[in-house]
Amino acid sequence: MRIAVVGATGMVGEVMLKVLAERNFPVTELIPVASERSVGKEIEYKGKKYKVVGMQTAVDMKADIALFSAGGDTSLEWAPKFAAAGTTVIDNSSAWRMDPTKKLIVPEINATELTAADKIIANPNCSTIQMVLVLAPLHKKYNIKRVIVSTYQSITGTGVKAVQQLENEYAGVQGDMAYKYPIHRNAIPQCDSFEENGYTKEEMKLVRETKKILSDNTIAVTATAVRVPIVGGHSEAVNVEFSNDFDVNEVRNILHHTDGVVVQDNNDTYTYPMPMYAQGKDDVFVGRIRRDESQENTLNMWIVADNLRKGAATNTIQIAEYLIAAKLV
Ligand code: A2P
Ligand code: 11C
Repeated sequence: MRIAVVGATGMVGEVMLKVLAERNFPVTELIPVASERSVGKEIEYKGKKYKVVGMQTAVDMKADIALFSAGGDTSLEWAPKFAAAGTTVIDNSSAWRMDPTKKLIVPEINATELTAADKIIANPNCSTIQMVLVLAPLHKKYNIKRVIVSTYQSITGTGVKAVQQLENEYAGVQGDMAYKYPIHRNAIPQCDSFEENGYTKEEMKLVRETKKILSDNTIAVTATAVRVPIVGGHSEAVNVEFSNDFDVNEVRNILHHTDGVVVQDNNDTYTYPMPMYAQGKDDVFVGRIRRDESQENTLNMWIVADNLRKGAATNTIQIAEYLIAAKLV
């Protein structure tokens, strides 16, 4: 496969290159793509150096698949041009996710919706992916009525400039601010900008994308998304109300048998997921599984994943792997 990585110099792009190499993805030609600022710059893949090309050059090279992580505006402008040239685009930005003509895919849940006609495929938001991977098998079994989620999100979700801000704050050095406030020793109850309804975009992504991926508009979702000074991954406290009652051990057992999910749940041994240990891993970790004693048919869980891996690069590459396996590219 001839693979273009659009945004190859960015935080997610770098992880994409790492994940492609680790999974021995069948790359016959790698085309690293970024803005004009980076054209000619060298990136390394499997010990070989490759020169970064610009967007139009990449379109003209007609790759089989383009993995996009270069921001929503870049994607809105360029994904259709790649698609028109015959390249299948898998896009990690928010640009196409809620477009009714585009599929929003978490491979373990809904890859079978894909057809060869899907030329622009959307990768969900990181905080949504890790939550729905756990919710999907429980929805099938017990039917979800309502989800209340509070997130504790890694600064890597904001990009390099946020990591730099935290490092500057550790060192006591003045520098550019990725956030309006210090992030060291802080928790900022704002991820992304605000919408008209008083929620942030990140919170509304959790609401809207969950319904689309689980193909069920009846699921009520409400979210509070918080940025914390963490680099390893996003954590989520998730409260789920089902139509039907459940047995907590059966829930653990279902999740234990869910692809991509690892149960870490033993209070006796202080076993529960934490971002420090999720970092660099492709799985979604779930623990603190317990009944909500304040309301019937309701469960509490703690879900953690590396937002740059399963939340972004790995999910995108798994979609590409599915396309190849199903002979859709
Ligand atoms: P560049 O490094 O040339 O700016 P991050 O989210 O970590 O900041 O990374 C964003 C990625 O998207 C980078 O690879 C960046 O390239 C790329 N990018 C940003 N703007 C554009 C654009 N207008 N056209 C193409 N690539 C872009
Ligand atoms: C964050 N979820 O952690 C964001 C980053 O819609 O793909 C990715 C934004 C997106 O802030």
